[in-house]
Amino acid sequence: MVLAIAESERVRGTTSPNPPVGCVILDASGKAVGFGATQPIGGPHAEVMALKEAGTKAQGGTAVVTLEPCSHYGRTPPCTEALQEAGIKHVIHAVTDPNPRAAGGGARLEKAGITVESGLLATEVSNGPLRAWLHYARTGRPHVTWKYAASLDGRIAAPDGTSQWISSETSRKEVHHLRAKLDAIIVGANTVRKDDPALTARDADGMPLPRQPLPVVVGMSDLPDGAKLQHTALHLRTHDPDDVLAALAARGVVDVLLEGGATVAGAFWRAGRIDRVLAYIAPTLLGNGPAAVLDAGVSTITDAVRLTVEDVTMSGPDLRISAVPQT
Ligand code: AOF
Ligand code: ZN
Repeated sequence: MVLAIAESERVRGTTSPNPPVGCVILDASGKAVGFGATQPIGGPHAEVMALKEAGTKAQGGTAVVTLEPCSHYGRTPPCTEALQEAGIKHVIHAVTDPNPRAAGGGARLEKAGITVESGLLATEVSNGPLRAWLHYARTGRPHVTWKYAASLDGRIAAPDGTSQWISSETSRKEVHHLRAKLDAIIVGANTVRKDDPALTARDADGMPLPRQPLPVVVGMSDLPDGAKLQHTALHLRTHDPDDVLAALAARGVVDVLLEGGATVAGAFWRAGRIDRVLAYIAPTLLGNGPAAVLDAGVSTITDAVRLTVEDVTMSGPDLRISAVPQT
């Protein structure tokens, strides 16, 4: 399953609105003989890719897959049939498929005499590569990660508005690689006016990475002439996070990064539409600068938004904190 997760990581950001699934085929002796991951929409699923590589070695073998194999005719035929035809005898999957159209694959395989084991590394998979898609499949809304870089005292700019750079080069590099694995990045029109971001994913030399997320600007006002995003971004003239997310879901967007600024972040918090926080906290102090989020809908301490920290690591000299709102 660790290898299947690694397969799925390689296609993250290329499969939406389908999930990035990974699969490894073991032959009858337990040797890995086929690896595969979900192809871009309309293309083969992970199991079919892995079976293709395994060929006749799949006979009597095991399929290890991060998601329960599908049992439906969608854009592609059911993986359950492909597994049966290849002579697979055991299936091990991490999480069951919440999509009612595709679900029930496990039961169907068992009926065909294949042993099915569910739940292996389920937490790793559902908090990792399939997190955004599982959220999308259950709610119909894209998963939103709010990412920001702030000083130790929670400021995202100095009092005069300058903000380049608060976080370290290491953190900024990491964010570029994260961008390449997501479907869309949202910023507010104010941020475009102030920072003129490109919102592209670039490598250390400033060269674009092979996959680019959809840049999205939200807000009523026009983008300034000559802004980097003027002709490249999808401009949604709405402030309502649910309208924004519905428009993105309609475009097949599953995994979203919200990059600011503080006003848009506040609107998403007030609507309860932030699913994860990714904070890069630099060991600097800025004093009177603007805070990472403005009105989060909190007026008294009992309203405070409480989060659970999932992970804390160092990113160069910065702290990288991943946290999820408590429900
Ligand atoms: C699998 N293996 O690799 C993936 C699965 O429209 P389709 O035919 O591509 O089916 C999409 C649905 O299939 C998707 O919503 C999800 O339930 C499942 N995805 N299933 O067995 C895979 N990507
Ligand atoms: Zn399938």
